[in-house]
Amino acid sequence: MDYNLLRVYFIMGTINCTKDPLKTLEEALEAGITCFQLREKGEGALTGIAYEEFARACQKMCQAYQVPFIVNDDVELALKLDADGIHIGQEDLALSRFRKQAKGKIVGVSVHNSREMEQAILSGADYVGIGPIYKTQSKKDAKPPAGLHFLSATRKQFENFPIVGIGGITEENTSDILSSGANGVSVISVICRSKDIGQTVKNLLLAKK
Ligand code: 3NM
Repeated sequence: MDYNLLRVYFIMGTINCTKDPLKTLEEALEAGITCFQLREKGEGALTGIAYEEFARACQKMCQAYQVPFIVNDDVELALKLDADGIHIGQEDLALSRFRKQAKGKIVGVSVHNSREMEQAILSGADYVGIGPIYKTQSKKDAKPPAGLHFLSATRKQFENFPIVGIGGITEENTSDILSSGANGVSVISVICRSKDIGQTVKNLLLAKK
């Protein structure tokens, strides 16, 4: 896959937002995010028709900006909407099923150790998310922060595999993530909670190795 798509990878669900979720997404797209993942999870998340309608609205907006629309952990919805891809955690493990059914789609997997990394590659992942690098408030069942070590070791072992860092990433620490070998940063709260989404996304995009 094109590494550039991972550069500023915005993840969002309605419960992450401090203002209107579609407005949040639109501002982020306008500012130049390179990929979007709908992650409608947690207490108070939309379900049923409301979830599907929200997903369709996000997808339409992403299409208008030609930014990939990825669905977190919901193969049914990803196939129904003909999303650009799916992101799967270790608990979800629907990778091989989606891989078979959706040729040409982007498939991402969260990995936390070298065994999971090797398995993700064997199963046909297009990219992996490595995290949480730092402490995060956005995922209740997140593992303890791993720091940069596993990320840099993975980059050494797999020189060319697309990798995105995740968990507690901010405008200030993005350079460290890139220097440790990630092709980009995956973020929720730094964008969802920003008072100036346009500036935040620009700072993430401008961060250098
Ligand atoms: N996955 P924030 S950490 C969705 O470690 C997610 O796999 C993680 O949110 C993992 O940018 C995380 O607000 C939350 O820290 C990232």
